[in-house]
Amino acid sequence: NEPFDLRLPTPGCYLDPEKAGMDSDALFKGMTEHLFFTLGKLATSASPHDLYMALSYAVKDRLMTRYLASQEVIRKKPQKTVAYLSAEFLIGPQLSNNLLNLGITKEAEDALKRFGIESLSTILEVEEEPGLGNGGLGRLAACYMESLASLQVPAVGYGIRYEFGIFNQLIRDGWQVEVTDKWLKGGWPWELPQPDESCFVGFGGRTESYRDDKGKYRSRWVPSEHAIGVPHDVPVLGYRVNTCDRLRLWRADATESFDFYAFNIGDYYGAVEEKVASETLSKVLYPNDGTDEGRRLRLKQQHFFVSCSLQDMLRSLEKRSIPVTEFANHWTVQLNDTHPAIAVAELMRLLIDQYQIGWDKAWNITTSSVAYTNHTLLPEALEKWDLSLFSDLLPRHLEIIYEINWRFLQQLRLRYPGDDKILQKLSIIDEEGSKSVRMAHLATIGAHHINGVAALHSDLIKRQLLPEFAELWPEKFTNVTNGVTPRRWVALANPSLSNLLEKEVGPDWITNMELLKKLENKKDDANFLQEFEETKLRGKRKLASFIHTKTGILVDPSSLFDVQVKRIHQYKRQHLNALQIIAQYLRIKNGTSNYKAPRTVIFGGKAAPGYFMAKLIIRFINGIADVVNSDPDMEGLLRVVFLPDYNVKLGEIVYPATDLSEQISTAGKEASGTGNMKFAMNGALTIGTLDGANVELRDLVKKENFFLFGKTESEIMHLKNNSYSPKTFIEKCPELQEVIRLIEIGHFSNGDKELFKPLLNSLTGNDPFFVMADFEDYLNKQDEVSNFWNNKKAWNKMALLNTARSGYFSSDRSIREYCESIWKVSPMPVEITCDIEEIT
Ligand code: GLG
Repeated sequence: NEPFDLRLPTPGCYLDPEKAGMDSDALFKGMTEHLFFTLGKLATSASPHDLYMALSYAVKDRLMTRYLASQEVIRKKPQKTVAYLSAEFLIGPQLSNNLLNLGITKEAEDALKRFGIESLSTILEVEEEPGLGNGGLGRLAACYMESLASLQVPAVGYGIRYEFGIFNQLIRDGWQVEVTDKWLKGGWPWELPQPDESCFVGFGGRTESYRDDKGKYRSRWVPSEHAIGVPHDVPVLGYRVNTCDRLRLWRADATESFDFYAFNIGDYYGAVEEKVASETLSKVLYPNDGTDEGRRLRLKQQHFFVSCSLQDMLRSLEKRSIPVTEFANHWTVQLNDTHPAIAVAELMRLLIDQYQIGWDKAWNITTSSVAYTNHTLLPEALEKWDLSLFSDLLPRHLEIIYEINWRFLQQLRLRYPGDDKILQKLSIIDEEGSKSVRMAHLATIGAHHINGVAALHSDLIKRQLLPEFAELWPEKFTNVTNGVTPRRWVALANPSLSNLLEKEVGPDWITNMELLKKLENKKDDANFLQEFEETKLRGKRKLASFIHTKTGILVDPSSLFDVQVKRIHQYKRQHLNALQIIAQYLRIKNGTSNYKAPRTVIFGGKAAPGYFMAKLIIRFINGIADVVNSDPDMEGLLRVVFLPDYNVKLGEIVYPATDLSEQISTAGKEASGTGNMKFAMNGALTIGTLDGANVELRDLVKKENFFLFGKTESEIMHLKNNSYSPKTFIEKCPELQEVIRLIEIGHFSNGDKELFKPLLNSLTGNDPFFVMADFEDYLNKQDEVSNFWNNKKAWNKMALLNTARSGYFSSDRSIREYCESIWKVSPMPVEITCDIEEIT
């Protein structure tokens, strides 16, 4: 492994930070130059945004040595690389993270001081975050990229550079209002466009057969439309290592910017039509609401980024003179949910049509390189495409899918002779109603491994989602429990806790979270617990001031901060939480409360624009907040806050400030959850159901440090199969009846009795997410929480044990598991020579 030669022009080398441009003088100089030459500004008139841009460019410069060295290593010594295919990467702000991973935060602070900026945070606040994801799935992809680099594993994340990411959320009169996310408007300094490496992608048209040179009949695709994918690369640096991987996001461009023929005959608008259509491809991220609108564009987006990415991988082999038949030894392709599942057919097409490889060989290459992660059991998220739409857009892929399916069904016929039912059930083509292509089946058949994202979820995949597939190929099915990166979610988000951890267990916990177990020794140390509580208080003061600025609501940092932040969805049951608040409100009003634990209940999260019930839940929470926060009887006892526009940046403020984490989904519905992990690491206690990764969290922190309530997955199934009636639960619980009555009379809607009717009707009608069934247990558990809160020492001890025992949820652990059991890749350290004498 030859070291990368630093004699190339470069300002950055970690081995010798002072001499290699990592000191504050060099950063200052870099910033000044970027202000002047890149931004056309004088230091004297630079705005905070200018300084943010200048510092970011200077920091990006310092990533380049590692970035190029990491690519050189692969070029010189071919090694299997991970290709993580994901329609979403919710990477969050980049500056703070890169400073941390380079180890130059202090130097940047010093450089900023010379521009008169006293605190780095004023500059960090300016950064726009790219909202290229909806929620957990996209954020997971970002954590995984960071861990891959930190573990020195060669990897490329492939996705789409949406011009507009997830919408920004405003709250107007209690309702969610969506505003376009113009994250690129001020320029985004972290990307490197690489137009020379663009790819060509086809759509539509027809297939035709022809005879090749050997006289063999072959099929080929004659698309009717094309788009160009232009890669925009974002460097992903590992923590204090030289490995700097790459996130390659494709932007769609028109093939011909102009139809000159149409233009010449005077049709100016017609001339730009195709350009506009192709460029719409990467315009906007789809909010995950499962509505039918724009499905065609969504399928186009998927094929667009998948095709570009596979072409890019194949081309990289050619560039290194590696035969494409070696594909599976050089690339391991992970499908992040079914969104990129078209990869199975596209890789087959490229191998067969473009590289003239025979079917069996191509199938072998495909199935040895592709693996699939399932992220949800919810039927609306398991993608299916109408056959007519599919054959219209991707006729050649459909032919290939038919062939894959035919061969698969032949196998099934041998195994289950005469059993047509099972054939129908497992077929890639759903023959019921208007026929469709089931992407989860395509992914399952084409992948060598299928994994769920938490133990319970992986088990349910085998038992409920794909039982026949699991029986057919038990060896393919596995679990990798999700994780989150401790760099962003503890070190960056919670500096005061990080300092305490470093003081106690040393600095290595950042890359070895298991070291936090040592904190268990401190669980009865009153002084230490006091210090631990102090870090929490600091976080709460920061959040309190944020809440005040954003909403005008004053909250008391010494009250119990009870937080539920995540996408708004019925299965996540924000309305269960809301109903519980009303019960507490009633108790205080009626003087029956033993409420000695003042609480601030905080919500945050976006609802999909087309999801009426979720939007009504937001309105409901805000209705309750209005009543509670303006009632003098609630003063000092209860506050309710809905934080608008929850995103990664806001998450960094919320997690360190939370005492109680709400993880209250209907058992069996939340595949894993990752917020639950971020909260626990930051010393919050969880109130939760036995769902997703909560199950493992509770096992790890031990049951006495977790507030468990609610029906289990099998109890829920039992209710469901025995004509569940929410009425029976309502009848048994007078408090719940009171709560419902208060909503009915319009107490939280200014007397409007209609507003929340759809919500009430759903809860008292068929209650699809078993809110009524779990209400009483939840309310009782909340009482227990309040009692514990009053014993601060016991609370702090439990909180500390949550931090100490949640090291398992580091994404480093998850990535190690993927590397060992699915991808079969090993780390590849990147060496950089740093003979400064020689350079100067
Ligand atoms: C999904 C699930 C979450 C899961 C996440 C990452 O709903 O439970 O934690 O993926 O695996 N669509 C999602 O966000």
